[in-house]
Formats: sequence, structure tokens, C-alpha cells
Amino acid sequence: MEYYKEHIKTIALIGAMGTGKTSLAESIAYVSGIIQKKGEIEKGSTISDFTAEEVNHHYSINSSLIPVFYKNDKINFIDLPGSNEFVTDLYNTLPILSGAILVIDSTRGIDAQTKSYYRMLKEHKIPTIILLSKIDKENVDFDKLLEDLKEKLGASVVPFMYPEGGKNNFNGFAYVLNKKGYKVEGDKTAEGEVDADVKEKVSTLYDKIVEEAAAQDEGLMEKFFEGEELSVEEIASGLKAGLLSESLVPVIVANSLLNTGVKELLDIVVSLFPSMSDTKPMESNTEGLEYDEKKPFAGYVFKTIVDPFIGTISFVIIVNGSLKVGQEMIVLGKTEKVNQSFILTGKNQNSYDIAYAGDIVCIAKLQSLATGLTLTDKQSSVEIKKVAMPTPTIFKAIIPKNKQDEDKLSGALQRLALEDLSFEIVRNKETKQQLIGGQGSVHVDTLLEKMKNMFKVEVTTEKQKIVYREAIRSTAEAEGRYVKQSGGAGYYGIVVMRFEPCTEDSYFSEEIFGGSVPKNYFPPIEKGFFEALENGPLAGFPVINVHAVLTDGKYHPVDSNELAFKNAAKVAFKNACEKIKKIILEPIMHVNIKISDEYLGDILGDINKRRGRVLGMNKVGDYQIVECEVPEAEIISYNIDLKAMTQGDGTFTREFIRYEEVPQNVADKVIEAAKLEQSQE
Ligand SMILES: Nc1nc2c(ncn2[C@@H]2O[C@H](COP(=O)(O)OP(=O)(O)OP(=O)(O)O)[C@@H](O)[C@H]2O)c(=O)[nH]1
Ligand SMILES: [Mg+2]
Repeated sequence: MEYYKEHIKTIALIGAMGTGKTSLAESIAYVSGIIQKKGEIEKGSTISDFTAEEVNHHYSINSSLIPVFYKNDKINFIDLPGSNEFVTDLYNTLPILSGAILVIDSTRGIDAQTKSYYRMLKEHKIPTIILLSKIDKENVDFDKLLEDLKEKLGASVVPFMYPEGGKNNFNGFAYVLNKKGYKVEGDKTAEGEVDADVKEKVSTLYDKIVEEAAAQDEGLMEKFFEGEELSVEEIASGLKAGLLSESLVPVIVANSLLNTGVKELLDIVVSLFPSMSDTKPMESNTEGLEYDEKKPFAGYVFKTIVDPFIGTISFVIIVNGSLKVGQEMIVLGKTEKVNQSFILTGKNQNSYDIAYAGDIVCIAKLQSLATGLTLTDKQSSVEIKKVAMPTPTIFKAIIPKNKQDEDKLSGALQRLALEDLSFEIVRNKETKQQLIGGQGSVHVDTLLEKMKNMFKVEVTTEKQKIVYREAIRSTAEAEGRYVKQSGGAGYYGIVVMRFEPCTEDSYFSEEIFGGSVPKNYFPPIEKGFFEALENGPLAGFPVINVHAVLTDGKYHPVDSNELAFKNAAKVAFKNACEKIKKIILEPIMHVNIKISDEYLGDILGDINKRRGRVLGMNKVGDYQIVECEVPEAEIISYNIDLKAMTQGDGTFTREFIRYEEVPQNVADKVIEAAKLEQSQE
């Protein structure tokens, strides 16, 4: 069967951790008939959570694509991980969605993470349905949840379902759209009458739906106010318009374990949710770009998975034209032939004949493909804008358990970077640490687990070392002697040098009169000075911002040489340091913290405790952006603390700006730690 954009939808299952997205995906797959037997989270047997790490932890780490064929539509469901540390798929998926199902755990209600996902959907203008999951559990107060949705999300929610059986004995639901009742019977539901105790409620809710539908269109509004009944088609068209303009958010309920409400969810998606013909493609260089199967081919890689056996698999959303096996396309200026292309459902491959604009297919084993690339036909010049990723908020140092694994490690990290654009690998020459930076501790640990499972490389981790500096705060002059004249070739170099603090990079100059030191020895003296700076007097950190002046010296016509003067300069610096005031400098980071209003007080107090300076606050939408400067040493594990303080909602960025003097009590500790480390080396 061929699907055009009018009958294709891309819908994310999105929501806080553990709210039941993967279970819902499983139920959707079962109800729509693409699987005959359901898997379970606890057994690691769902179609979505198939990687070794997901099976091990019982939560999602990557997104999974579950294409479902229902009635006349192809719905590409994308089951996203709930943790806000696994963001690579989330960021790359948001721009391709035609709709989203925001899954909220009925027993947990609207938490900070839920709010943050709802805001993201709003920002991207994505039509949304709210699904209250785990409706079968005890103590679920549907009316209260509705109130909270309005109040905490500010959403214009319209219930399409109403649970039956009361707070503790859920046994079915009333489907407001057709005013029928659906009682749970095993893993199915049986259609019947709405329970007597909720009949009136359902009738009121139905009237509200009609009113909301009418409000979307002037013609319908007039009819409604004149007391005329709206036809089923008119109501549907009003609701469709409301969903598309995001002025209406349907609320439904489900128990994914028994598939309750899931068929109705699919019905709503198919009949009321916008399709790819109502959806704008991602940002690009082409004005007015639309999904259009009649134009020459253009596609965008929004996700990559690396399989140690199959190689890379690229997920491509077709923006223009069509795609099939054997087709040629331009990738990074080169013509490439697509030899392997299929549709993935979880990890299962299925062949297809031809796919059109708006649809998603996978291409395997095309080495040059990577997430963020646009692929085109020769005649197309479309270029989709690559999605920006947040920068890492935590770094950990890694050391291979086996020394021989050094090469394997860098290869494995490169492969992981194909899948995940939200982490960074940094080699710090100074501390000699290999750092891996991610969106949180769990993210980094997961990457390491993946590396072990997929590439058999094991590492141990260490805390990131802070790169301190030393500087001088007073001026001193000292002599440096390097004289050895007993037997054999001699050494003779004597210098007098002044060292003074400066604000620019360290530099050397001379004030020699009368040739006490011949000019040809200036370069070795300068070299000796810079070498001396590499190893500071306090704790062995590099010294910065020093101006050295050569003022006097002595030479010997036979025994003087470059080495002698180089070493003499080193001795002069060492001697001067005995009298000079010395300090330790630490890296200061510019930090932007994004939080909900309610946490502002706590966050400001905490920044103060971390020796931070708040530069300003800025309200953007419902968020507060706190701009501050904080010593790097104080925010090494800020990610974990910020999450704890904000129920997992807060995010931040960090960037090095300059070095600053550390307070004496901190300096003492830094010096002590550095000396201890040196003694252990
Ligand atoms: N009783 C009940 N339990 C459910 C329901 N849906 C999911 N669960 C359970 O909730 C737990 C989490 O479910 P998942 O489907 O993994 O949740 P998720 O949203 O995919 O989780 P992440 O991917 O980690 O964000 C599992 O133990 C499920 O069995 C439901 O409708 N009713
Ligand atoms: Mg999941």
C-alpha cells in the first residue's frame, strides 16, 4: 500500500519518566495488529525498549519508531525516553512531528517534567492530546486531574473520555464523543451504555465538546447559537481545526496493560489529528517548503543507530519526492546509491516499495550519512537546518581498564557520537584526562555501559580535575646562577631578572646595558623563563600573567652556552618566587540556569553558597533564566543538585570565561591536594 502525506502522521509519545509511553506504544502496536503478542517492560520484551541497556534498566534510553497502519492511515509513532538526560532524539524529533500524545501518570499528576515537556510542545506548536495513563490504579481523582491540567499547564483541556467505577474501582470509561460506555473485559472492552452515575456528567462534557468545536468556525458558531444541532461531520471538522491551531487539547484515559482506551485513541488520531499535509517541515534554506511528493527528492536524517554487526542505520524523513531501494541521491556533494532501505518497527526490518514525502524510512550501510544531513536529488537544492544540541553539563574522566584498549576506546566513542549528538569528548592535555561530557550523570554512565555492551571496551571513571593556574601579585628581582666549571665542557650563565605581574599573556623583555649578557643568549633565557612558568611554585600549576625583565648578568667567553643561560633563568624565577606574593587562580564559568519561577529563591540561595555571583534574571515565558558566574570547582556536579532542587525540571549551560583568584581557605586545600597527587605520581 502507498501512503501520501494526507494519510501519514508522525506522532510522539512524550512525557515524564515512567509514565507509561513504552507500554502505550506496545498496546498501540497490539491493538492495530502489527504484533500478535504483547511484550512487557519488566521482561524487557517490548518492541520499543530493545537495546541491552534498556532491557537491563527497564526504561527507555533511545526513541523507537513504531509505524502503525490503522484504517487508511500510516501513523509513525515515536516513543521517546522520558528522562531529560537523553535529549538527542527528543531535540531531533520535535521538528518533524505532526502531533504528540503527552502521557501523564494519573497517580503522579502534573510534575515539573510534565510541565517542561508541555512547554516544549507549545514552543514547537505541536498539536497535542493529553493521555492520563495508569487510570486503572487506585486513588485516581479524574476531576482533580482536570483542574490541575487547566491550572498548572494553562491548557484548554477538553475531556473526550470519563472514567467509570469511581476513584478506586476503575472498570471502564464513557467515550464522550459517542456517549457510549466501554467496560473492561479481559484485555478488551465491551461497548454498552454509559454508567447511570456519570450519565449527566458525560452529557455536559458532550455539550462542551460541541461548543468547543463550534468555537473554531464562525459559521458553526452561528448555527450553534441559533440552537441548531451540529452534524457529526461539523463537530469533527471543528475539533480538527481546534487541534491544528492548538487551541484545544483533548484529554483521554488509558490502561495500556489491558489496552483500555487505546482503540479510541487510535480513532481520535486518525479522524481528528492533523496529518503531514497540515505540517510544516523543519527550518531550511527554502522559503515556503512543504512536504511535497511531486518535487525532486529531499530527505533529512533525524536519527542514527549504530549496530556493531549491521553498521549504521539512518532514519530519514522524506521532505520532497519519494524514495525506494536503488535510488541515487547526493550526500555531501557526492552521488550515492541506496542499496539497503527498509521500514523499522522497533528493531525489526520490513521492506517497502516506495515511500513519499511526509513518511519515514531507514537507510542502512551508507557510511557518509549522519544525523543532521540533508540528502537530495540532483535537481534539489533544499538544505534543512541542523538542530542545535545543548552543551554538556557534566564531565567525567575515563580511563580504559586495559591499557591496550586506548585505540578501541576512541573508535567506540566516535561510533557512539554518531548516535548521540548531545555528548562531547574532550582531551585535556594539562590534566592528561580524557573527558566525556553529557547531559547528566545517568547519561554519561549509560554511554559507558553502551560502550561496554557494544564495543567491549571497559573504562573506570574519575572526577574531572579542575585546571587551576598560578599568578604573582608583587614584583621581585633575583639572581639566577648556573655555573659548572670543574673538568670537561663547562657551563656558565648568570642572570638578574625582575618578575612583575601583568594583565596580558606572559612575556619577556630586557634592559641590558653594556652587553653584560650577549644578545644571542636572550632567546634561551626567554625559553627558560617560559619553561619555569609551566610548573608554578605553589602547587605546580602553570603560572600566567608574568612579565620577566632581564636586567643584568655575566658570561664567560668559553664556558657560557645556551643551556647554561636557559637554566639560569629558571633558577632566577625560582629565587624570585621565594620573595614574591603568589596566588592560585581558578576557572570561572558563565552559567545560565533555566528554571520555573517557583524555584527561583532556592536557586539564588544555592548559587550564593557556591561562591557564585548572580548577574541578572530574565523572565522568558513561564521560565526564569538566571545568569551568573560560578567557580567551575563548585558546579562539577551541579547537574545532579539542580535536578534535585527542581524536581528534575531545571537545566543549565556553562561556559569558561576567565580565571580568578581563589580565597585563601580554598587555595590551601587546592595546594594540599596537588601536593598529595604529586607525591603519589
Ligand atoms: N497499572 C498500570 N501500569 C502501567 C500502565 N502503563 C505502564 N505501566 C507500568 O509503568 C511502568 C513504566 O512503564 P513504561 O511504559 O516503561 O513507561 P515509559 O513512560 O516508557 O518510561 P520511560 O521510557 O523511562 O520514560 C511499567 O512498570 C509499566 O508496566 C498502565 O496503564 N497501568
Ligand atoms: Mg519508555
